[in-house]
Amino acid sequence: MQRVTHFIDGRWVEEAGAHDRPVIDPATEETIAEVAVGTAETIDRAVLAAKKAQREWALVPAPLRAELLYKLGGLLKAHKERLAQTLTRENGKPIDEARGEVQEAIDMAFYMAGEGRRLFGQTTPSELRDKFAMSVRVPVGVVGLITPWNFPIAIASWKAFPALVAGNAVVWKPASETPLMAHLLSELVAQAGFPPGVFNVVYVGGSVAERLVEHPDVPVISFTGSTAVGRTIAERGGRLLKRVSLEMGGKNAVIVMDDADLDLATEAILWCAYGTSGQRCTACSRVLVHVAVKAELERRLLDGIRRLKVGPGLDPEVRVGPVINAASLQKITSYVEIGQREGAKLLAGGHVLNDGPYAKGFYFAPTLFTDVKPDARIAQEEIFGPVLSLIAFESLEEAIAVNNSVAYGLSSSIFTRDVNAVFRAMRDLDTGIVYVNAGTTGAEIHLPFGGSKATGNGHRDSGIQALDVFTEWRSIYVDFSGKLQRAQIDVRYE
Ligand code: UN1
Repeated sequence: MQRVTHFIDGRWVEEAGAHDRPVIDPATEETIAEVAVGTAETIDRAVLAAKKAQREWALVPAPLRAELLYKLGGLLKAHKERLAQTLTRENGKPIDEARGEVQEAIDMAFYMAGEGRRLFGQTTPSELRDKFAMSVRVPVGVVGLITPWNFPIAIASWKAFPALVAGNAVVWKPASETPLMAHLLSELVAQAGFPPGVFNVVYVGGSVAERLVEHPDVPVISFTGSTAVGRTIAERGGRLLKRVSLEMGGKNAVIVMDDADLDLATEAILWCAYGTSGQRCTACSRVLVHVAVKAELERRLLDGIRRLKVGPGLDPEVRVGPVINAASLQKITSYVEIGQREGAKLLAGGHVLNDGPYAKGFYFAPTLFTDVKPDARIAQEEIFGPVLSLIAFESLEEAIAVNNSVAYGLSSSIFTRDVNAVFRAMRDLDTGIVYVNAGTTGAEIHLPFGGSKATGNGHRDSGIQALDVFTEWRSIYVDFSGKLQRAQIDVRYE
């Protein structure tokens, strides 16, 4: 059986006294690999290696650092199918979604490689004669990355690739459920020729990861995961004056107006609510529907749900794979019970699938509630499973207010043919991502990714904005007058 070990200083290393943890295929419950779980010492070792390597890495011209990212992008492309197969086995998502996720990492590699010849700063006039002013980006040093299991390679790429091109070294703690993708990425990083120590992977549990958050040599932490964990990281990091970039929960809604193309809206909702079994931060878990089309949309959604094939992600016909583990099944089940107690009407699903082909694996039936009150818990809290709540509204203003009534602010969407409604929605929906006539998922890597309110803390993954997380601005003034010139005082306007 494959055994995954930490990648530190360019080598795969063991840690004395470490125990192993099984990697489980959520479609079959089989153990597909073992991973050596590290300790606080493992983190210290990785940070030390990163710190040493970073000094030299920062001096490598950015276009040459980028050359290695181009190489890595090429390797990811060459190994796309192998990566996707492993991703489906380890995470459960349907194989075409897995290919899409690997593509997201490929895109990010090439996009950030391009930054090697940009990394733009500013030049700007000085207020004094014979003086030059500019600002440049400088790397922060060693960055700590903590990433989730639902997009094990895409989210890692959003964080690691901008960090690397900007001249930082990385210590990455991937989710415990998905070490195989981290291992494959470490192999390709090594093959691409990145110097030892600039990219390190440590397999540790959540509590040990605190060491990374608190390590004095790690000034930046970038985290994607639950709001509860993110809040703790922000508190701990904040006390140490670290920069902590957080991407957390969502409770995203699709708004369906009475003039919407219902065929399109139905197809998009089925995809963004039940694709990835609802396990995306961007997944749609609320549909806000105009009363005039509510009955018709319910009918179409039910019809669509009946045709969604649930099963192992390696079956190309499958649209809804397993959820990640048994604890997740329990959480989803408890939310269905909460929904029923709250008086919502269950139209489809609502239960674990465990008979016949589902005897093994963590499968949950695609679930649809209707007549859900906007303030019900199932309409407010993140479930992270294939559970969708329909809420009726009578006007665009009401729909926007309901959309904005949740704690989170990641993604939202509106289906309408009315251009005025579109522009109102673009202005008034309070999420970091807004879609028009498309579902709530499908962010592209060259735009900033993140959200407002409890979804984040003002930083963004992806896009050019990711560089702001991993660089410090340095303002530089060069006075070539040969004399003392005092800013604000020796300025002559005459
Ligand atoms: C996530 O769920 O955390 O926009 C990431 C999307 C994907 C990324 C999702 N490109 O749905």
